[in-house]
Amino acid sequence: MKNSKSMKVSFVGVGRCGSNIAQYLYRQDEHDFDYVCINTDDALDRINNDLQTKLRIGRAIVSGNGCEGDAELGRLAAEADRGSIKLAVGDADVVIICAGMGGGTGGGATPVIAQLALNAGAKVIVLAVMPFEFEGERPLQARVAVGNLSSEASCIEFCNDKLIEVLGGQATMEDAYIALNDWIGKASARLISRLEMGEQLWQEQNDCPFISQWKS
Ligand SMILES: Nc1nc2c(ncn2[C@@H]2O[C@H](COP(=O)(O)OP(=O)(O)OP(=O)(O)O)[C@@H](O)[C@H]2O)c(=O)[nH]1
Ligand SMILES: [Mg+2]
Repeated sequence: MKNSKSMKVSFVGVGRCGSNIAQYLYRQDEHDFDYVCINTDDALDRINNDLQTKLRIGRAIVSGNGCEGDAELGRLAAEADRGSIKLAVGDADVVIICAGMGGGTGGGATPVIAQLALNAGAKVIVLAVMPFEFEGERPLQARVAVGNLSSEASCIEFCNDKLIEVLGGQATMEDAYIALNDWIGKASARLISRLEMGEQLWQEQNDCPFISQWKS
């Protein structure tokens, strides 16, 4: 059953990770969210070709080739397209932003997108996918990116490393990603129903084994 429509919710996937997750949830069709994906990479159109709203940002900065891990480029790309981002985020009551925070686009553009949504009067929840430890500099970059989020945005960190811990060594990367996608869908639905009932966001933080940090 879909969650109720008393709140208008935009689910915004940023960068490849966020867009993959938005696409997955859109296809599951279990939630009454407006789905948006925002990327700097032309591959977006090939992979996420049936989402409701697709926005490519920073064309003049990265020529549609992604940010190759450079969060400063992701930030500039979002700054350059503030107007289109505002339109894409629209007049939602709640904006859920989902991104791999170790990516250049995810880590750099997400704080800007969150701020634009806050300025538009939305409640903003960032679902931050944190990189695997084996990804070199990315875990550190992701921490910096989370630190760049406005203190007015809520943030839940989903930890890629915990996926492996919980699912065990036999699980493939695809299994792990699907498990996380499903949890992100469930967490989003719960968060929205809590907000609709005027309840605290964070009562069920121990329910999801992949969550490492909560900030309300
Ligand atoms: N769980 C999950 N994590 C992913 C997925 N894709 C990427 N990641 C994680 O997200 C991080 C960011 O990667 P991307 O999403 O490819 O980066 P991006 O935001 O597109 O940024 P650039 O490619 O640098 O412009 C990676 O370091 C991975 O940890 C996915 O489909 N599922
Ligand atoms: Mg990318």
